Amino acid sequence: MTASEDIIYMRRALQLALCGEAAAAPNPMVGAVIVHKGRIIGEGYHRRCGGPHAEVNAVRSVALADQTLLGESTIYVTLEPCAHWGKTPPCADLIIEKGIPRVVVGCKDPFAKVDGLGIKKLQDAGCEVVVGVLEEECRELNRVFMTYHSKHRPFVTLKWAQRPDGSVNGQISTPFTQMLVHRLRARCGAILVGTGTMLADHPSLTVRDWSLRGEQPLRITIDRHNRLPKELTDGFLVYHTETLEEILADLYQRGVQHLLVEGGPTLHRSFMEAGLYDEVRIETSDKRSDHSIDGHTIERRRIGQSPLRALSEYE
Ligand code: AOF
Ligand code: ZN
Repeated sequence: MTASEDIIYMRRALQLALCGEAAAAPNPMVGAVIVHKGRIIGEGYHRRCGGPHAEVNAVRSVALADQTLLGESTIYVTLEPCAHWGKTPPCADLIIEKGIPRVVVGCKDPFAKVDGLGIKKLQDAGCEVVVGVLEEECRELNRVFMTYHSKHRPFVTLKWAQRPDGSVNGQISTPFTQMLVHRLRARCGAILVGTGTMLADHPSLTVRDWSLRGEQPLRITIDRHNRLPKELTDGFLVYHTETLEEILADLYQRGVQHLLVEGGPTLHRSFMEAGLYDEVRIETSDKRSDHSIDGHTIERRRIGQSPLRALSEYE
């Protein structure tokens, strides 16, 4: 098996992983492909949290006539096979039991119960394990899950709307960009706004213009000096603390993987100054075309180890 073949099959595994986008969370999206001498004999992905893992679905998909080939095959998995008993049995055990001799892994799983133990289990059983094929893409696919488990805090997205001159006051969103914001909200476990935004906008912070799979995101605000009247914070989690680290640590304990910070500028600035953010989304409006969607974009900027990137996003 050449390195370029490994890349081709890992790319296929990545495509499959993405099929789990709708229901895998809070689990990661994972894809698996089983290859025998240049022929794919099995494929699978993790469809939904609580259900079988990608490797299990891939093994189950192998035709009866091909099952004897497993002992001469390679399995490609976008994430390290798990080593623990969770809602399902360990995938590393399944691979060993089926006698698959070669395992190609996209990236390691930072989840504490796995974290290298899946790879070790496979190696101890005599499997050849290759780690890191298309690693960056595999990590990027589950960037929220990866950040939550490796940094022990939620993945933080800062989001605001502004005009081309940088001003942020008044109505900037259009029905179209509002829909994109609600889609973003639907994907986050919690939404945070500062005291000033609560007083000025009385935001409801609910998902209305996009369909919601589970519960509404947790609504959070910070009220350091007890300025918020009770009726405004009904249904909100209110923090009175000074430090963002404390808030993020608490949200980690609550299992919030993705925090959306909707503003205002003071709150965004404090996240930026503390370096506690992973992504910035800026909704920009070109007032010259105020009733069409032309000129409205939501930019996504990744801030991580890779260089800053900006791209318009409608996906
Ligand atoms: C894999 N293959 O397809 C996925 C993995 O509660 P469970 O049993 O579903 O386990 C969830 C954990 O398993 C999750 O946090 C992550 O570490 C790993 N996900 N592992 O081998 C998969 N989805
Ligand atoms: Zn597993």
